[in-house]
Amino acid sequence: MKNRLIHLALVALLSLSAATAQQADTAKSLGDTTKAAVKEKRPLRTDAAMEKWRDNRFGVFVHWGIFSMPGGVVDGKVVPGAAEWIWTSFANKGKKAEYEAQAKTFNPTEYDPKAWARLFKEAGARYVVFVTKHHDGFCLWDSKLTDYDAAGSAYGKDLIKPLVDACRAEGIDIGLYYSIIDWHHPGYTAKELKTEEQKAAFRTYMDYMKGQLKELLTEFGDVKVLWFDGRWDASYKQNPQYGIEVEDWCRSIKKDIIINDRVRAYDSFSDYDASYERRLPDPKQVLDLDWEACMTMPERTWGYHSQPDGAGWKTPRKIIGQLAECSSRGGNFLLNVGPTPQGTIRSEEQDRLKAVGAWMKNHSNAIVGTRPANLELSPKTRETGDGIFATRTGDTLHLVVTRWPDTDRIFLPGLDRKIVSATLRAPEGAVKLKNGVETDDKGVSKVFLEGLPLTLPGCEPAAVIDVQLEPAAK
Ligand code: FHN
Repeated sequence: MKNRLIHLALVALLSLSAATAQQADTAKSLGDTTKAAVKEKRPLRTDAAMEKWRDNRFGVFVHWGIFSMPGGVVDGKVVPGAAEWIWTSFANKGKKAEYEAQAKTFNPTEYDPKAWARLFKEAGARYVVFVTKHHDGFCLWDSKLTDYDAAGSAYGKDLIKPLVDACRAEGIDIGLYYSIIDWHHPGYTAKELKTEEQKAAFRTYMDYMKGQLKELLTEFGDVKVLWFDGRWDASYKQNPQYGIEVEDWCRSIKKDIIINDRVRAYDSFSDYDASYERRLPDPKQVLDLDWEACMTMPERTWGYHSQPDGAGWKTPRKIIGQLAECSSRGGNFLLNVGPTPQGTIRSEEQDRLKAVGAWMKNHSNAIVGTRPANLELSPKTRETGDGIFATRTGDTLHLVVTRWPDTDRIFLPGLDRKIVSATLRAPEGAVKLKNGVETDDKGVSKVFLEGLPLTLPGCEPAAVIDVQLEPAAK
């Protein structure tokens, strides 16, 4: 009986039931986009941990838990949208207990963490972020602070450590997702804290959260990233000191931990801006911070949904294009999978990860360890992941092409250095490209590459052109 007494005492203390206290709104699941008018911008971190995070560029996000069990279906009805929010459908029908009872029967017997780690490695991912506790409060590790966890389920043991160990053995960096929102803990409320009693109850939740974060930061080896989520409820948002307290607490336990901006209630970017969710930054936006975009493979759901809705599954070309677009703008790309309740990764996701991996096998040096080339290429991008994206390694530019231009030229506006050589990577062998300069009627000179083949045999889903530049003047 771990910490049951605290729970029971609080259940009695609170006048509102946890279910009614939540202003659950599935619209929230569509994106954490609310911004403060003014946010604290810290100087970019220059330490080794942060440099490694930047180099990684590509990660896999894993949304898994008891929310995976209904697969987006309640009482035989498909609930469109985000399957990991299905708790709200149960709660709205007065079936919160039924939802939570799943914690006892959760039994992912086909879970094979080593196979997951191999798949992530094969995809070319350099880091992973696992959900350890989503908004429903169910914990995927063996927490000493609750029985509402993997150890208390039919499965009976920690799900996180074996995955952490397997990924680390594959050379993949570890990030852990932790939801601030908790629909299970009796001390948590979504509402504004008005009375001393409400504040005291929330304090028990803060202490619980800090205790759990200590477990996550001390029992799983070298965790690189803490990925917070769910900062928008009034209880947390209207009390910015809570976010500061949580952030300081984590750093006091692990000095070089990388923390995303969602730890704080809209007043700080923390180590990086993680607000790009299911979207990439606007092309006009100035990106002078570290940032990361997280992305679903189907349009809307993060958790396993038996019938995902929306615009269908993204193609490997689209995914690679989005990854390249993020790299070209100095950001990381975190691609989600939502494993099944049995513990497998569905074929739609496996196929896409493998296709990305097949491309990364030959072209990861156009992504991993690169920095933005800061060129506005033409032809221009029409939608995210569709176009030509330029990254840079030292004096070499890498152009990742997901939409082949209609002409045999690619312009490189903004390039102020001479080209030594340009080569299209093609399966039959490298294709040398010519280059030249064109001056328009306003006297503006533009460097271009030419001699591109009109089609791209063997270069699907994305071609790569390496452009060697003359060394920069010292
Ligand atoms: O509500 C969650 C959602 O379920 C999912 O976890 C995403 C991932 O970034 N974050 C929240 C919405 O912003």
